[in-house]
Amino acid sequence: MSTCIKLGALTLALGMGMGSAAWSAESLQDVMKRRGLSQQDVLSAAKTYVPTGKRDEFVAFASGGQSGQLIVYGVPSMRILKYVAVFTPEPWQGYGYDESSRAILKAGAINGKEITWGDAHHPAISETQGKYDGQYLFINDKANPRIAVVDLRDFETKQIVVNPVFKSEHGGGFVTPNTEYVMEAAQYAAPLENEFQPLEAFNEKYRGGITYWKFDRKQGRIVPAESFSVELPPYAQDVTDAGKGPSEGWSFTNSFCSERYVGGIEKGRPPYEAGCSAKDTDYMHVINWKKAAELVKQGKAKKINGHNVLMMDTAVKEGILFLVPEPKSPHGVDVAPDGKLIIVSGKLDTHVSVFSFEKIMAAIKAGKFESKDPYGIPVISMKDALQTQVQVGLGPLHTQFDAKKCVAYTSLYVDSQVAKWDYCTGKVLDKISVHYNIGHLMTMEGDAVDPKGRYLVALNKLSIDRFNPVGPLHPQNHQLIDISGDKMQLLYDMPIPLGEPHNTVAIEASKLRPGVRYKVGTDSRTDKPHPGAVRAGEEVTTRTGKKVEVKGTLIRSHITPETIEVEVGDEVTINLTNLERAEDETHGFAVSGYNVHASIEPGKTVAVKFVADKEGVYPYYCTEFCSALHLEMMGYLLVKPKNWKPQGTSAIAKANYTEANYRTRLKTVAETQAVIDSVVGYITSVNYKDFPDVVSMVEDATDQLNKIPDAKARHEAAAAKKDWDQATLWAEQVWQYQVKAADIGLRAKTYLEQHNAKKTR
Ligand code: K7E
Ligand code: CUA
Repeated sequence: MSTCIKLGALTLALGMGMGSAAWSAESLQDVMKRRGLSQQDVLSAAKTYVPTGKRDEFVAFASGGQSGQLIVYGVPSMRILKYVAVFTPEPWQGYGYDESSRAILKAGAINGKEITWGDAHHPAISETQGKYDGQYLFINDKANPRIAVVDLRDFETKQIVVNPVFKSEHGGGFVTPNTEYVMEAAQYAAPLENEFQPLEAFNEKYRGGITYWKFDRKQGRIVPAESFSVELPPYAQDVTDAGKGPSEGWSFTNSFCSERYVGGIEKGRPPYEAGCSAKDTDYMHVINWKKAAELVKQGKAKKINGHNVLMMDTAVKEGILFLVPEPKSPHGVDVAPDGKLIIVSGKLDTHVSVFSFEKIMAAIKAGKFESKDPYGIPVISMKDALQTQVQVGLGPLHTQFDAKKCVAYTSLYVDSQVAKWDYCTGKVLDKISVHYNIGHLMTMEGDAVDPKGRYLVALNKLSIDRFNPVGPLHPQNHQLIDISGDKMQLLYDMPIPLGEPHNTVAIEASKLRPGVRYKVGTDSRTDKPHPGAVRAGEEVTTRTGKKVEVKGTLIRSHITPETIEVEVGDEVTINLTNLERAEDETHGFAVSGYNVHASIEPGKTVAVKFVADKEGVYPYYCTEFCSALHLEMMGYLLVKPKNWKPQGTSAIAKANYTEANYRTRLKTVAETQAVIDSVVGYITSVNYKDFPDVVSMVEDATDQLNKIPDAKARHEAAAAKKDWDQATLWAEQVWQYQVKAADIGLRAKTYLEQHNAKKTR
């Protein structure tokens, strides 16, 4: 009988305990020989390998590029931990398939159109005094100018805001040193108003800009009404960075087409690539954002599309906007950890240019400008702003910093190399080849005021021959490099099967403190109590006109309710609360054929909504393998024809259990109790309270055991009435609770044995 087999397995598992590991007889040398590994390979492996049960020192957040997601992985193991759904629906997390997450995506609609993808480039972790604080993460969408807020307490997207004046952006996701603002610089210029203007009016009507999104840390949300933009010339602004330390209050934004060139290859005009790289220099925009914010408060901004825009003439008049020529077609702009230097790479130049904030300020103070641009913005001469230029190689793009003083790393796209150099002495210290065509690069907390050094990841644009071929579309290649010594050492190639990552940021793992459960009844997307939440025993289905609303619960291994009956054409809302407290006890919820799915982590409440527009029978079930009886975590949505009446005698078929069946169940229950008692005996005989993980497992098991008295009362009441069907089934339910408790108890026992728990009695 199935129950006996299941019980047998439990007993067996208990008896075996940990078992003994069978170690291979092969030596390390044998394995090296068999797999053709060098000493260097084995050393690299030892530097990246994180043994089972151990964790990474750093957690990296890579932009998912066109996938519109965020990729989370550990460093140095390079193990992928999660894809966080941001701009794109993601079914596993229910993102875009339940009501609250749909509301987040809907808020990102442009001109009333829902946008279901994004081109995510730059993730940025929230900062306090220029240090990563691990609370929030921001990421931009280049294609549809938007910024998203991810809360690092639960790694969920909480907000998407649409830029009110840009039609395209790129310099987005970067934060000011106390996360007062999230910056978003435009890219391809367009009229700030939502209107048509011919390309012939490019210089007069097309504009760039930078938006400073106000962040309310307490609410964990961007406040659009307190955000503003600074109007900029149509120069194709690019990457942005915030000043820090002495340069705090200022921001720096590149541009790559100060030629204001308009292409038209189909009309016989040279293409954009020729026209936008014709001049030897472009402009770095230097903006005093602190003062700009004050000017906006004083009412000096103009409302465009209901949004505060500080116009260029005001910015010039108030002395908050300046230009500095920079080598042509630059890409990266990176402020050094001390906030004194700003490092710019010109893609078409072999140098990195190191600008001095002090020199820029001196020129501004002295009113020493070489010219004004066509919009009247003062231009500081390059030589007045430049500290030094260092020849690093072909196609320099982005720069990151080391914990070691003055040490920087710059990616060389054309050379497919990383250059390590000293920005104080201007010396190149080392170079390493990467595979291939590196874009961004990342050191640990490498753009904060206190970089951690240790590792560098090269974010390569092409992987070509590095991995097993998987068709013409190749994986991305993130290469892990050890930067702790004088020479850089390549450790590991990591294929990323989601693209295209642009920037990545990594934080010390100890700074992240994500929760394991929500307060019961929480809407995770608003962080507020969910109106559809109920507690155990309060489950209810109500009808108002054509609207049917279910407020139900989930706990191993049943969904309450197990039947939902509606009439064709009804609008159905199903709210479900996961009553589990146990870590990792997520339930999923799907209804056949209605394109809804929810991921309901412990404590969370989620609603799915649809119109039951076709009569029929629709199973619903839990989609996470949550327990031994997971497959039984199911129910039926019955969509009945209009005015349907039951025909003849209608009763659910009886099982016809006998008193003997009931007694057998009771015997099983008693035997299982003995197993539980023995596990409990072991756990309480050791110092289990010293292990928080075990304490929560014990809590979880107790939760299950606490449900037994109610089921027991039911089977006893039924037995008293000689209703053997009900008696047997409620006794079976008692056993189900026992099995779950025993399963958890055995897990706790194994844990304690593996962690050498000590006998206390
Ligand atoms: Cu260089 Cu969007 Cu920062 Cu791509 S970006 S590489
Ligand atoms: Cu809950 Cu499967």
